[in-house]
Formats: sequence, structure tokens, C-alpha cells
Amino acid sequence: MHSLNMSVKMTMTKLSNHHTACLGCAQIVAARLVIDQLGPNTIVVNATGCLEVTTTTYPHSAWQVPWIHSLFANAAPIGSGIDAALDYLTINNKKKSIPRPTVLVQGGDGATFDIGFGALTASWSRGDNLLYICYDNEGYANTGMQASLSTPSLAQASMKTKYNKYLNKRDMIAIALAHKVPYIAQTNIAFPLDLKEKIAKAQTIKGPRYIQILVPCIPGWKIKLSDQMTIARLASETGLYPLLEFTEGQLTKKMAVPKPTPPVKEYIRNQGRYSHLLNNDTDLKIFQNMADDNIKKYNL
Ligand SMILES: Cc1ncc(C[n+]2csc(CCOP(=O)(O)OP(=O)(O)O)c2C)c(N)n1
Ligand code: SF4
Repeated sequence: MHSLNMSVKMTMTKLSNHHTACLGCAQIVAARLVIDQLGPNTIVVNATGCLEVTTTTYPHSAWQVPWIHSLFANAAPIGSGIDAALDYLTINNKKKSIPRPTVLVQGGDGATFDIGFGALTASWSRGDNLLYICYDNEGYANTGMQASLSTPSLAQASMKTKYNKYLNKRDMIAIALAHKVPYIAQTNIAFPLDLKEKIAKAQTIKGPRYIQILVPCIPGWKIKLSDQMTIARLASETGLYPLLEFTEGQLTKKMAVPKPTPPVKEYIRNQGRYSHLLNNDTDLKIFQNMADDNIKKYNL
């Protein structure tokens, strides 16, 4: 009976357990929430990165939906090609009876903030009908956590020789807003209901949609698995990683931070990548100011 239940559960999810990710990897959990919310009528394009590498170890695949791997730089253009092919099929009535699939393009922050950035913003400018998800673990996890433009300025990362203390990670939400992307959201694996609601809402909107999900990386952030969700939650509760939603350019949803608001020191305490900050009040203050600026900017 037990094994029967197990097999039923396994077939219900569209991202099965047949992956090689680290035990408890938040990105896998987030990806499963995303695909299960979207449902079986989804075509996935996956940029190079941990999610791609760990879910499709040749000759296996953990995906129970049509899935294609792209190069680092061209996930969005492949999605655009699929969108154009679906347009062709619709116009020619070749697949009249089948509801149009959702085209999901997904990648890490390296693929999104850096290497696929130009191609992604071009797809926004064209107005392609794509849901783009960035699993943001704030670095190039799959190759040993090199810094990306999403790595917070004060975090340690490999191959990072200097940092700009005053400019935090690239503001992809502001960049998406500047491109008039109709649906833009920022969420966090520690808030799974918020995540699922945002995916569900994105599915009701046509055109480009961008959702960024904070997913801690256990080795990359030098954290314990048991601390992972507390740390993720504090990222939003301190104001550093606010939960936001913009529909047609208007702020339509946000999560207020708790009052009193936990200090950033609480967030960094158990993260090895910030160990150098714990006794550096000057840099810590700069980091705290970044959180406070968000609280002020979005009236959290
Ligand atoms: C053009 C190119 N440069 C570098 C690599 C090597 N590479 C493979 S995965 C990866 C890191 C991916 O980082 P990110 O997109 O943030 O996803 P994560 O692994 O963190 O989920 C790198 C650098 C590559 N495959 N292609
Ligand atoms: S290195 Fe990080 S992102 Fe990659 S599988 Fe492990 S926990 Fe997940």
C-alpha cells in the first residue's frame, strides 16, 4: 500500500525525484511548484545551470513534460521560436482542438542577469508570449558559485576580487518594468503559497511575464540544510528581497515586513558567505541601508 501511494505521488508531479541535485536543493523544490502549478500542457525551455544539469543526466530525464535544453545565452530565443511555431499551428488550425500550451523558459541568475540578459530583454521588447522564471541563488552555483550580477555586493563568491559596496545586485524588476513587461513578480521559496499564486496569475496573462524566485544554494551560500528556509524567509522579512507583484506597471501586491523588522544581521548570521561582515559594522550598515531603502521604496 505504501509503495502504491508513493508511485501515485511520483506520477502526479511533473518533475520527478529522478534528479541528482544536492539534498534539499531549494531550486528543485521551486521548479516542482512551478511546473505542477502550470500543469501538463507546458513546454519547458531550460538554460544551462544546476536545474538543467541535475534533472537531465543522460540518458534520463526527471521531467514529465516536453522539455528542451538551450545554451546559456539563448533560452528566451528558443522560447520565442516555440511561441512562433504555436502561432503558425493556431493560424493554420492544425491543432484546433488542443488548448495552447504555456511556454515556460527558465534558468538561473547567471543565465538571466548575465549571459542570456540581452536575448531575454529582446524577447520582452518583441512582446513574445513567454513565462520566464529566474531561479535566483545569487551566483553560478553549478560551477562553484562564481559571482553573477545577482550576487549581493557584500557576499563572498569565488573569482570575486572586489565589490562595489554601494550598488547591490542588478535590479531586474526595474529593468523588466522599463520594458513594460505586463506581469512581473518577485517571490521566495520560503513563501510557497505566494509563489504558486504568482504562477497562477501569470498563466492568465498574455505576453511576456517575468518571475524571480529566491532559492538559497546550500553549498554556495555555505549554509546548513536545516537553516535554509529560515534564511530564505529572513531575506524577505528584512526587506532585502521583498515579495512584489507588478501588473501592467502597477504595484498590485506586496508583503509587509514584520514590525519590529528583523535586522539584516539576523539574515546573515548563519551564512558562511557573509561571515566577514559579522564583525564589520561599517559594511553591515551599508547592507542594512539597502534593506531599509527597499522598505521605504515599496512602503513595506
Ligand atoms: C557560455 C557558457 N559559459 C559557461 C558555461 C559553464 N557553466 C555551466 S552551468 C554554469 C553556472 C550556471 O549558473 P546559473 O545560471 O546562475 O544557474 P545555477 O547553476 O546557479 O542554478 C556555468 C558557468 C557554459 N555552459 N556555457
Ligand atoms: S549546488 Fe546549489 S543550486 Fe546546485 S543542486 Fe546544489 S543546492 Fe541546488
